Amino acid sequence: MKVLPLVLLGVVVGAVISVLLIVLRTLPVQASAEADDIDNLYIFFLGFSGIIFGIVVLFLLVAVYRFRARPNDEREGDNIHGITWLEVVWTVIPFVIVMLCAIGGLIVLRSGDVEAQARTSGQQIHVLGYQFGWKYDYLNQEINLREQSTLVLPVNESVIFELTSADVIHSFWVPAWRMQMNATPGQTNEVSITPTKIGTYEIICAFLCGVGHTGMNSALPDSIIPKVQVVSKADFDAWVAKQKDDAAKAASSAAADSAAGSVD
Ligand SMILES: [Cu+2]
Repeated sequence: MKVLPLVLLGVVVGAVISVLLIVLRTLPVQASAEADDIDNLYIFFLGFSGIIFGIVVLFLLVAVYRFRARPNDEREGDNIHGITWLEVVWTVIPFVIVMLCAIGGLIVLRSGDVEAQARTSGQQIHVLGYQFGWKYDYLNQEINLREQSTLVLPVNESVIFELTSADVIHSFWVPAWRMQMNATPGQTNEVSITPTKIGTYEIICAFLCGVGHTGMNSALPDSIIPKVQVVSKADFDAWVAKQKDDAAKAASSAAADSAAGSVD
């Protein structure tokens, strides 16, 4: 059996599959500065996977056809073992591919970490995951939203998320930003992102976290959590002012209540 032509055919078939998947746009809209790098990494992985898939499936189909048992042929197959060069090849090639993917992943994912360490002038948000929802505290605005409130962010400003959980492991995932990070109890995980498009985006808990897990997917009709909103700087400032105003009113009415209560 001629091996090389089959490998080349496998490469071509795999490449065609990969290109089709990329052209068919299986990815959601890119709405963050980091999304492009992540997508390029994804396409890089997809290309490798597609080519390997093409080669493996072609060899499988050819082997199934060529070495099939003919009618009335009851013989055992040949017992083949110990082809050193082949074993070296099938060890070295996957090793090189896996290392390339690991290095590519490390470079892209670490760029997000570095930004988080840099503590740029943007928003800093504490995210608490719980069964079943998210609670947001805007650390540099002194805004503490109630549970199940909408996360509102200004466009083109970097955001540092500090994630933790009140109960089990959740995972904060906004597909349009290509950002996903675990919210782990007893631990704070950081991730930074810069939203670049005004709009409303899905937020999904990417970790099976209990019976209400599906409700933590804003893309589903029975979702219990609101989508994320990215707005202009002016709209964000107005929203911040309103939150502060509402909080002040709530505080003063609570104070009035307790004063009235003390008179009774
Ligand atoms: Cu969850």
